[in-house]
Amino acid sequence: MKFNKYYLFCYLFCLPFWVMAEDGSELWLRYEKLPENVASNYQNQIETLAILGQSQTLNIASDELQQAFLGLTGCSLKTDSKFGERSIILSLASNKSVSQFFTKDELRSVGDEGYLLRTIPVGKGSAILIAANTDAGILYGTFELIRLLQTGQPVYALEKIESPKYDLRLLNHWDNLDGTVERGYAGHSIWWNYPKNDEVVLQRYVDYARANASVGINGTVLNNVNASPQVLTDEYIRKFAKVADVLRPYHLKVYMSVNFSSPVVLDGLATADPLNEEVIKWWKQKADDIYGLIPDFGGFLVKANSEGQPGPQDFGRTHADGANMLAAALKPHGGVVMWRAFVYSPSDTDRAKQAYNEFMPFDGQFADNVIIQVKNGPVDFQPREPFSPLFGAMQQTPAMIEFQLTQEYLGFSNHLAYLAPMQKECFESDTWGKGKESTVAKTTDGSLFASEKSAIAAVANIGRDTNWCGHQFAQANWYAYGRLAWNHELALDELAREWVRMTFTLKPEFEQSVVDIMMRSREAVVNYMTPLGLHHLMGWSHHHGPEPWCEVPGAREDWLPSYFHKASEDGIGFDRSETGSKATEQYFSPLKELYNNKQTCPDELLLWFHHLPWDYRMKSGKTLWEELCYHYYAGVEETRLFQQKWDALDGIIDTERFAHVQQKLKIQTTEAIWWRDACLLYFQTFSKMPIPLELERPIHDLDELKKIKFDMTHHN
Ligand code: BDP
Repeated sequence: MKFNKYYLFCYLFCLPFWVMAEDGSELWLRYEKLPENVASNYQNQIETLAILGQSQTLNIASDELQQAFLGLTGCSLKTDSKFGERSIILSLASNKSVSQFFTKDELRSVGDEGYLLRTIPVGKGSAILIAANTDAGILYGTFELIRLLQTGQPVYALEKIESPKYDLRLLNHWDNLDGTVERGYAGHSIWWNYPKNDEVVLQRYVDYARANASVGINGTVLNNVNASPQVLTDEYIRKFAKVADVLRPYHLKVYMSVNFSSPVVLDGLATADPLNEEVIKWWKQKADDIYGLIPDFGGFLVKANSEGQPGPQDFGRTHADGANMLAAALKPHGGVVMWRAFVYSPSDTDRAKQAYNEFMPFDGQFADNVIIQVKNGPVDFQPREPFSPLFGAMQQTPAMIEFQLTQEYLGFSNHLAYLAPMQKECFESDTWGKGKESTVAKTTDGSLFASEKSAIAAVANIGRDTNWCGHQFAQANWYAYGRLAWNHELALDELAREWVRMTFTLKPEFEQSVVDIMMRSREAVVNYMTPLGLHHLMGWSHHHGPEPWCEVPGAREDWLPSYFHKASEDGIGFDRSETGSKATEQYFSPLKELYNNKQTCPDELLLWFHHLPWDYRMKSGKTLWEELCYHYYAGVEETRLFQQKWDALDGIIDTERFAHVQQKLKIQTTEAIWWRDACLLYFQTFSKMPIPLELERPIHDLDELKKIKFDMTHHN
């Protein structure tokens, strides 16, 4: 490059702006300077950082705190190995110089990963103590303190005793070894086939680990549940080990999805039968090999006998036979098997019943290091489903919830959909498994049914995109999931508020509007896609746009093309009540009766459980058809409101992220209208009823809509 005046100008004047460009890559760990009064308040209270102990994790905690304090207040913390007034103290609880500040009971209550965050008297003043039984606890406590500083909270009288609700808090990456991501909408995989140089990749992994540690996620599955057997070759085990080395100091373990036929595919064994001696030996050896390189390896995630994946049933064996064989291989090393209950064949009479039917007979027959991983709903990550009836019913085998963060059925990374309300809805659903108050949360977090380890997982929405998740607001789903996995009782709007403050700004006018958008967003999606309990109205292969007319491959012939919504001239909805598929029987009383009866079934699940005539009188007094129209129109109105609210915030935050979100909201409204028109115009061919006069007319034509061919190439 020739060095001329032009480049000198760029260097001197433009570089600072390039450096400051907000591209979303820093997630919620931005540490931007706080308003002067808040910053000076913190400076008056905090001066030094005392680190009592030494470890890589403690260094990470201390570096992060220093970086945060400097960014937020403009002032650096002095470090010391002793503490005094105005110190932040990071200490293992075993250190004698802090032991007077808490009781043995308190220590016991925080366990292996929790922490005490407490203002303690020192000299004539005070200090902030973060103490824990482990380095991991200190790291989590440090991030909690950073969060308080970032969100402008008072820190002069701190008193928090925290421990996580779930033991294992995982992300599942559906990443293929060729670098593509199944149902990924934020670019290719950060784990596989990443051509950037080692330093860039390493930094990405460090930032990934920091982000996860900051919200309490402690495990990650690096490859797709539709697993390639290749992950178990020496080459890939070494690759897993390399990643594990980077993530370890952040208290983040790696896990692997495995393919049940691996012994056959990789080493030519005659069978993968889980009761065959050679097969058992093969898996034991594999487990030993893995633990030889990754001593803290978390375990296996398995999708078996589902959507064409191999499994024990191929050999006349059961899920329990398969899971227990793998569990025995991992047991000596302390690993777990997460065996998925997502089993599905569209030829079944009612797909919603299948997981329960296949798994309940084996409740109590699984080894103690097996956890059954159950999707939140009985079918498949729809914008709204009832909770899976396996929760509360499986009482002798630990069940864990699997959520989906990647928005496979909620508009990909084009739609703003804050998913924490959907997760909360699931956590708080009462299963009645042990009488009233047997919520899904309690049946999975170990408080109602004893389990060696409780666990929770979510399918990640992370890729190589600079902003990690494709949509700036999709980051909130990663954030909130981690926080809820730590404590499912956290309030949703609080979570949204803290994320907004950390990610954007502390300005109240921004926060209010944006939290409001977030809190309404999931319901908006439900309304313009699948209101009143409808589901699977999307195009079958890509899962993006509306195609209620599309045929489900392999479905029973008499149901084509309306396998799920069953729209016809006599009405709409899937009868899962006692007059239909009897899926309601899989729920405990009084829920079973509540769902069975169309009068008591909640409106939001009505068409999940009932097939009703178009002129059915709803609780609102409207006919079912009118109600459906209102929901679709309300959904679109919400997206327009989101646009207006966002536009009104122009100038408050950086132009880059403002414009990014503005553009996405525009797409969301366009696509919401597409959904509304496609679904209503199609259903109208059966209902033969008019769209109520006061609603605007559809702007599309059904034949035109049917011709839209969705192009997936823009989305991965
Ligand atoms: C479905 C996805 C499919 C996944 C499957 C699963 O469309 O790509 O493989 O779930 O969870 O929703 O295994």
